[in-house]
Amino acid sequence: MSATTTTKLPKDFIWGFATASFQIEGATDVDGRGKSIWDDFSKIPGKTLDGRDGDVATDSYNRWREDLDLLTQYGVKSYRFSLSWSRIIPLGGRNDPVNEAGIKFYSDLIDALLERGITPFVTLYHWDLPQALHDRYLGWLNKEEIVQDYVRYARVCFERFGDRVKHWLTMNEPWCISILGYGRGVFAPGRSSDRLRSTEGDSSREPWIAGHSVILAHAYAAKAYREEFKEKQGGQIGITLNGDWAMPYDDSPANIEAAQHALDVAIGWFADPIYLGSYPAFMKQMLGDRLPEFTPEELAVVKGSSEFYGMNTYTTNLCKAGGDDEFQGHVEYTFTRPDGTQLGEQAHCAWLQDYAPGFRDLLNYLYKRYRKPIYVTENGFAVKDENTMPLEQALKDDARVHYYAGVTDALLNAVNEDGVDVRAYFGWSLLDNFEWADGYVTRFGVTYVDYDTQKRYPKDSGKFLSKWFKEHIPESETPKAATTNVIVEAAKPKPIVATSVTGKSPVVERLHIEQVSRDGAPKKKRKAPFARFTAYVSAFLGL
Ligand code: PNW
Repeated sequence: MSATTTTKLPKDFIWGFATASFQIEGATDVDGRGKSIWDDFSKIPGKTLDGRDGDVATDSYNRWREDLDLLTQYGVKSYRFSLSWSRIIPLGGRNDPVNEAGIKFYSDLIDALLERGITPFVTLYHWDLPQALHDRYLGWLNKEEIVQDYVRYARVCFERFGDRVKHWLTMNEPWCISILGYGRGVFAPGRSSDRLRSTEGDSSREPWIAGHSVILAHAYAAKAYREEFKEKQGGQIGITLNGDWAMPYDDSPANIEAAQHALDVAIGWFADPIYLGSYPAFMKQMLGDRLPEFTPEELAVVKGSSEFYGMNTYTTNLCKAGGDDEFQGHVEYTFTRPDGTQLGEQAHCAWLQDYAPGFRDLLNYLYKRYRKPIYVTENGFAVKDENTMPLEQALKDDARVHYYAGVTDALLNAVNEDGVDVRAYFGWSLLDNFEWADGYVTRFGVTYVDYDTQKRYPKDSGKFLSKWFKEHIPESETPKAATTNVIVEAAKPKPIVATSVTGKSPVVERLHIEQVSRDGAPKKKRKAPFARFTAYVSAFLGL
């Protein structure tokens, strides 16, 4: 194999940008849409940092054609977006009517994407539960009701869009749904034991119940798809999980164990039952009878219910054993190394620093443990203070370019050096948008949105990714629409300097072994030292 091919991604590699309905659509009370749990929650004083809500967001319900123009300019192959359940079924339930105007909105969007040669990658649930289902029976806390209602909603989507949509994600980030919505109470519906935050909720029990329902709803919807639709529609279905890399703070056995516990709760809680067939032993030990159990029939539906691993990741946490936070597995997170240095550049939000080696380690860990093709469905960075910068300065988003330069390099190495089967990469996000409890203060977009005018301006990071993927996916597969109008003038990344690590993470070994080709047959290890050298030089020069 020649050097040029090994430094590239497979020709059918999918790349693009991601968004979510409530974060971009606005237009919350038009065309028959029912309320979601975020509608009123975001209006309660104190729930969002800037006190702003999702009523307008990036106005994408009205400006979606302009958004698709942007996607075309960036030359993406795919667009990941989510459907608003309460636009499609305003009251949400299995006996409630379907709203044809909601169906038409998404149907037109899907058609327009396909006309442009862009593959729709559709999330069914990105946190905007119909408010009526929360009012009726407390949403995810009521397994019997929510699973049936969600499966009916999913079925409507498969029936109405499945002729054109071939990539389905059932749920976005169950950990966030459960912990942030029912434990910490910072996301809708905002339930928590903290009575200063919420009058209702039990943070010791509800998150684990909600998570259990999310797993089952995902699994029964995937079963319906595979039994009733997959054969004639020919698509794929899976779940997408959040999870950041966990690195031991130092070499002490307690901290090495802590890093695994952090992964068990952040990722294994969902991935272990879905891919391996049981909750992690550590979670059973930590929670005892507060962790719900699957019946044997349920488990048979859950195990093997996701056809790929959907990975959302943003950062790496240094892990120290201790503390009483069950949501992190009794582990304390820090970005400060024992020598006092920072792991990487700090983002606008406290929980995120730029550390690309962790991205490669996480890919290796997930592939080794779960043995599924990986779709990176979200990854991105929020530049510190971007919200207060003048436009010209915000567009020169060097810190975000550095983040994406590091991550794309790590991606290439994971694929070509380590043999991890990664099939897709989506940057978060196409646009600055409603960043949940952060309101509009934290900007994750590769495109700047001026919220006064709703004008969109590509940032350097968007141009960087556009150029990088154009160069790293063999030409023949680039869709026509994407080749004609690509933004070519890309920003040059700063050189990627390897940050010193406090010792190799013991919970991951890079694969370097047992490489398996896409059809499952063992293949020879691809190793091209020259390719690695040229890739490094290219990255260094920003080519
Ligand atoms: C993800 N954390 O959320 C979501 O899927 C997106 O909707 C969101 O805009 C994006 O990441 C950026 O935040 C997360 O606290 C929210 O670790 C919070 C965390 C992680 C992911």
